[in-house]
Amino acid sequence: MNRLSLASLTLGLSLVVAPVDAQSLLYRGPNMGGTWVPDGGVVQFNFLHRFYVFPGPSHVVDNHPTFTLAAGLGHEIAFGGWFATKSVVGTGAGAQSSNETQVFARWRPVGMEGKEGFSIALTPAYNFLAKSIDGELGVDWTRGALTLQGAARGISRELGVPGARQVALAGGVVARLTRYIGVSADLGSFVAPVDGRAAWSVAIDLLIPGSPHTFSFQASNATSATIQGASIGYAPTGSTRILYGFEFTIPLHLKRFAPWFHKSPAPVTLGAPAGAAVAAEIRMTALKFRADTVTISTGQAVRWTNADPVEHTVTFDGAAEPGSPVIPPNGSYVHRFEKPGKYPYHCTPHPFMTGVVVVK
Ligand SMILES: [Cu+2]
Repeated sequence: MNRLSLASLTLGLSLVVAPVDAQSLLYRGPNMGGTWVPDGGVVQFNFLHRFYVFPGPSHVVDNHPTFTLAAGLGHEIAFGGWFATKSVVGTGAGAQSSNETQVFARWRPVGMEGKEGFSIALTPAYNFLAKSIDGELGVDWTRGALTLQGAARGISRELGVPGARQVALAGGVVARLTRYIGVSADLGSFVAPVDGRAAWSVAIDLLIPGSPHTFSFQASNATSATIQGASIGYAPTGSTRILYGFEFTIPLHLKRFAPWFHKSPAPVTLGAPAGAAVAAEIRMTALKFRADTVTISTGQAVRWTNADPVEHTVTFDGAAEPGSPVIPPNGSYVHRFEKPGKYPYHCTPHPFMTGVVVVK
């Protein structure tokens, strides 16, 4: 494992991480499998919901959800599955069900989500409803605000057309307008032979600030996000249906749940210079320093106590003072200030956690 992936793994195990450490809709079109792989110890849960509203007078809403669950094993490998409860498969001849389940493995030998340049992922899969061995080769190319995506898909038995082998191609583009907002579009189709309508989608993609979650509003004509579902538009004879919907991405960092299985760790005291008079107490809870600014006198000390289930640091901006080591859950850190001044600081794993010590 190289240094970069080790660093991203370490970050990935903390509660909240930089957006690119989580599967992000700002790097993937709605119908593109993409090249994302969850970090080791992270379970990715994505909820895609699309619906079609029949014309009046009934305005019946036809719902098409797809759930994605995938676990990162480290070494750029993941296992996962898609479950679509109302797939277009169900409309095919002889279909017994519309519940489409596909299990997949993914290996990303090249690149990383959000990294400049090429990322490549191989996704072998099995579709239980179509009884089909499917596979996808996905390639992403990222430069600045732009990601271009391509996918080649192989299918041993086409949905609803048992026995028919298929090849599908898909391409997509994502443009990130800001760090938090992107737009994306993609197009995919069976090509050998051409069967059904091409699947298309467009979306507005949002990163929810201060969280690892992304959300998209989308329009598409595809009903599921499986390899086959993303390759064919849902179009009963004589209709051109547009489905609207959203996707929400949720990385579950397993370390977050450690408190369920362990007693509270023993308190640890770090720093603690001899004879320091602690003039201010700052608790770290819910990823916040619970006092934004504290004022003390020269020679006095501040004590930070970590009441969160994850590690934090007290790191002074511009290294104005030596910062703390990693403060474990239930740990505390004492630092004495010898010079007057204003000392802004943050937490290294969670840079959005900030505070200021004013020394008079
Ligand atoms: Cu922190």
